[in-house]
Amino acid sequence: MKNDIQATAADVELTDGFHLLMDALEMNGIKNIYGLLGIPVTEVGRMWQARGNNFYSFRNEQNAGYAASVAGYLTKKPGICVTVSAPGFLNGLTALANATTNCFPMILISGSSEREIVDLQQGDYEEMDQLNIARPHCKASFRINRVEDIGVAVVRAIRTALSGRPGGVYLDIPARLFSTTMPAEEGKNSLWVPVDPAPAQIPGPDAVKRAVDLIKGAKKPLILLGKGAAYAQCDDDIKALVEETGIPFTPMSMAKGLISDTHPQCGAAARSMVLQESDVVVLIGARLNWLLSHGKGKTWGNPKKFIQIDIQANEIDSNVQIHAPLVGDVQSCVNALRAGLKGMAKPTEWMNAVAEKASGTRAKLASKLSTATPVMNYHNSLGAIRDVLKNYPDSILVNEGANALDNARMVIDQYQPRKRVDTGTWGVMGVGMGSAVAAAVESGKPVVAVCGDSAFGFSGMEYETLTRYNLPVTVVIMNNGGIYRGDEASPNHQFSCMLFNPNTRYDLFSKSLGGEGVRVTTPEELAKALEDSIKSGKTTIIDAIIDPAAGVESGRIGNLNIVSTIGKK
Ligand code: FYN
Ligand code: ADP
Ligand code: MG
Repeated sequence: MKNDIQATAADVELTDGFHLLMDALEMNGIKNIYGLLGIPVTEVGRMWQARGNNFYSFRNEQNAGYAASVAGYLTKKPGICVTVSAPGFLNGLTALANATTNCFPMILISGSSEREIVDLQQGDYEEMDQLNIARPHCKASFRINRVEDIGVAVVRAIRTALSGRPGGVYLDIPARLFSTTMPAEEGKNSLWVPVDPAPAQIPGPDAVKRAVDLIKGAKKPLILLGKGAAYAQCDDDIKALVEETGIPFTPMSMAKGLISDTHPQCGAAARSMVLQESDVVVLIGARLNWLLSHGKGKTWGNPKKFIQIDIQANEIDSNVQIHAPLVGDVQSCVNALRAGLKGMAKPTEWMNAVAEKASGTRAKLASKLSTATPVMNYHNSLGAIRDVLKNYPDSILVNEGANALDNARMVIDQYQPRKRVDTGTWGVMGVGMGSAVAAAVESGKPVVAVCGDSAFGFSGMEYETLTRYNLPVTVVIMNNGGIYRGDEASPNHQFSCMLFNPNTRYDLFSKSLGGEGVRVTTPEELAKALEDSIKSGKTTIIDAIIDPAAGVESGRIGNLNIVSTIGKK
């Protein structure tokens, strides 16, 4: 006869860290995890799949993290990335830091070494103080030390990732905790779903009036849409604000399509003009960072009055004076402005001038897009892609590179919100494959990734991740044989540091990894290959040969590449 305690213990149903973590994630609507398994988290993947959920296994944690962050951006639920300790955690941390910079909600969960060994630096397997290393690079960094705290830790991570300015959260789980048990009933009672984790933040009435008065007094107002506005998913309200006021708008790259690029009030093709000539600029979920020349200098021409809608209070005045801050969530702020601006006189003359400029530059560009050249350049190759994608407005465009990025941003119109995912605020290379996995998984729509050959190289092995899950992704590699260009002269002793092997066959690379592959040398071939690939739904690489002399150093941000003046005339 077992003694009473043994009998009681033996009769009580138990749970453990593995189960509590997965119960907590499932309870909070998580179905997809992106990661790379190994010690000590291998079982997380197997058990997660055994529950009928999806674990997308990558070849490097960095791209698993990029996928999780893009999942967060597209769904407004935190993207979940699971990695092993130390080196796996560090690879994932790059993506967590990028998510935080982009304001995308993501949670990185890494197994870690045991505290008693790490804290005495006694040399554990993959020993690293991950909690503290993560802290400066994300919104918050938590460690779970007791199995009964898994529930509160997951809720804290979710609320922190989603509330206010979205971002990345690190959740550190020491290995032994996964198999630590506790009574199942108590465990169940330790889990909950956070109520309203991303609450509306309403702007003050004085702030609204100040902004309304400024806009009403403007002669040449401009609305500038950022990816914060795209993330907010209040597309109709934003479109209504633009159309009710008649104010021209211009989108930052990932806000393209929030209102169609073909909308009559779109000033994207008159960017320099609208930035320089506007007198009042309404920033909606867009920071005045390097992408907007910090709000000063020749990009902005004459003095501006800035109105800024942002959920992060201390973003205001980050670079230049903001004359009418609207601190709150985009939807609440936009609707407060709409109410205040009802019946305002539309800036028709200004809008017509912008429309005239935009249609002129669009026409000028259109002629370049259809000009044949002996070897494809960025214009006629991207023109072919644009013409195909016009017929697939709900496909998602993933875009990375330098010239491949800048020219695609200009040439390929977006018609719907959140259909363009690119290098984001940091300008990160290598985000393409992870972004493509998440875009395909979370949207269920066709994905076209237009990548520079250098950018593709950062995460090329993840192409096998795409084929393994049979994702409907077409990767168009703009193969100009080098970084920026492919015609750099090599010094006598070594192949140029800016060139790639000219015999590289990305189409055969695709076939070797189970995908479809085709090499194209003309816009017509490119258009056909793209159409065929989208229709087939098969994972495909289109190896598009681009003139090695096409493109410029660093695309349109060449001014950021430093050159020595020593010995230069
Ligand atoms: C835009 N333009 C167009 C169109 N759309 N012309 C014709 N038709 C269409 N559809 C014009 C627009 O008016 C600009 O001309 C020009 O094309 C460029 O537009 P863009 O790209 O919106 O503006 P710009 O000046 O390049 O924007 C600056 C920037 C951008 C820093 C925001 O370059 C950017 O997002 N760069 C990201 C770089 C990056 O992250 N690279 C990754 C690392 S690369 P004008 O009005 O005449 O100016 C490592 O080396
Ligand atoms: P872009 O690069 O497209 O200009 P940024 O990433 O620079 O966009 O800016 C996004 C801004 O949007 C960030 O400052 C962030 O705080 C803000 N933001 C994100 N989500 C919301 C939201 N729901 N409401 C208000 N501001 C938001
Ligand atoms: Mg290249």
